[in-house]
Amino acid sequence: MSSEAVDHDAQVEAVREAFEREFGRFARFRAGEGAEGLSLGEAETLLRELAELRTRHTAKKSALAQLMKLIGRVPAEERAAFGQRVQVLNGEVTARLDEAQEALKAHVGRLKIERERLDVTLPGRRPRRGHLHPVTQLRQRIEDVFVSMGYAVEDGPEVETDFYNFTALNIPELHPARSPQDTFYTTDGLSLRSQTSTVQIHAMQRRRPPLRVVAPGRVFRRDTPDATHNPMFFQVEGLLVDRGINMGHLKGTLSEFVRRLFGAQTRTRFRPSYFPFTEPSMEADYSCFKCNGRGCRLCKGSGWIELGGSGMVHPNVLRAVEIDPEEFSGFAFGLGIDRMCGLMYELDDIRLLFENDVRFLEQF
Ligand code: 2NL
Repeated sequence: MSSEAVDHDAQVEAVREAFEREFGRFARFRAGEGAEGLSLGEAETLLRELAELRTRHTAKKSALAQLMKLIGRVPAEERAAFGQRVQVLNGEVTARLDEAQEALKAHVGRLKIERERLDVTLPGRRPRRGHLHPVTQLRQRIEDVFVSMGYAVEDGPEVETDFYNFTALNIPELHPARSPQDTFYTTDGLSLRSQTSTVQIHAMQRRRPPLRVVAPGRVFRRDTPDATHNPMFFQVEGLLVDRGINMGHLKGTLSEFVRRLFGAQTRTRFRPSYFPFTEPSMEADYSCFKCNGRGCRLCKGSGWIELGGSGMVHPNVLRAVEIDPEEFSGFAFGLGIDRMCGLMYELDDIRLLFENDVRFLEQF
């Protein structure tokens, strides 16, 4: 053996050692093992580093490539042995790189499949469905009853002029209802409607008699909020104008209304009252839906529950919308939806209906 041949062998060994030093941290990745427990990110980083390591140790300018080139230049008698050693080294390096790469790739593949796993047999997520507000539910039931009796449902603005809120309703100039103590005013003299009669006035102007309308909606009064008052509440008003209408029609209508809403056993009674916009005026009561008139806590022992105010439309109201009170007469009534809603659900505070707390509302 020549001294040159020893040098060549040493070179092969040096290249092997250099590879093994750097490859050391990848050595544990063998056929299908060693990568367990690596995260996707870790495994991908290792794959990238392994590819760089492969380039460094096997590409054109690598020490291994230099050895390959050297094969043709060693003396002919050493060439076969040297060539074989270099090829063996090359084979080993490539095999170890491939094996580690395969192990890491397989692990990355498994993690990606796991990440995208989808159980199509899993039950779907049920969407959380809400429902209408209890005041809206009751308003719609009330509307349905009147629609079935031939009434049209009307809507109108919540901000009104003096004419619609007061003057047309025969409310005198100095009536307390007009004072800013009772009614909300805007800076330019408009007011938030204090009853939905405003809608009825518009309806009479637009439709002309004979007419039947109900007007549900928000109304506003400057009350201090407590268990039974809120400065904003919901009302339904009804109005019928035709030839020959009398108190009998009004009593029949309200009696039928409460029977449709609370059942055929429901009775009514009427008491004289006063409103500027009706003459004569009366308050209507109906027999308690809970005790059927025997007297209970809900009806405060009386057996009766207040429905609302009503009466024959005042001739001045008809004149305000140019309807001849000699030719036409009508009746009107108004009731509070939220007050009725509070009674039906036995709420001890009406304000619960307006706090919009889902934990409360979802019970209805
Ligand atoms: C109540 C009382 C009432 C009316 C409203 C009315 C409307 C027109 C003409 C005449 Cl356009 N009257 N509405 C009549 C009587 C009573 O409401 O207790 N509301 C909660």
